[in-house]
Amino acid sequence: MERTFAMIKPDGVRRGLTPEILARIQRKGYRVVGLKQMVIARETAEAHYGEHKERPFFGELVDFITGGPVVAIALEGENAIAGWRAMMGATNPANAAPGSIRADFATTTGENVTHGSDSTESAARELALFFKDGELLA
Ligand code: 3AN
Repeated sequence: MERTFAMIKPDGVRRGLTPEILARIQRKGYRVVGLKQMVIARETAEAHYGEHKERPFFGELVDFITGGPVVAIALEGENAIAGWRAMMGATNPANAAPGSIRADFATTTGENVTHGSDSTESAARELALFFKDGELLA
């Protein structure tokens, strides 16, 4: 069993995609072990996207991700890290596999509806950043 951090970004929440995305997660068979709607503090966003600090789009990315409520989700399941990324599709929606969330619901790399941890290390770091002890189901 593996745990991963998934997020519905502000564009997805604003567009009312939360139920659709949670339904896809349920149909897939992942267990939701943590779930909350929240506005991300700037320092949390900067820590979350720390690996992109030197990229030209960093400021824009932090403004976007803190610009409205997100839904933070902790998922559990076999191969959940890679599996959730497959459900999301490629970062650039133009390259996302047909039927993936980004292929179905997004047109731009900057606003691509969802996030998912890309490794075991990122998953542990991001789950700890977004959920306190006791907020996740055992
Ligand atoms: P992913 O979200 O698929 O893991 P990353 O980690 O490469 O992709 O990028 C994190 C986020 O940064 C993306 N979801 C996207 O919102 C933003 N981003 C990445 N590359 C670009 C880019 N070239 N221009 C604008 N935003 C970008």
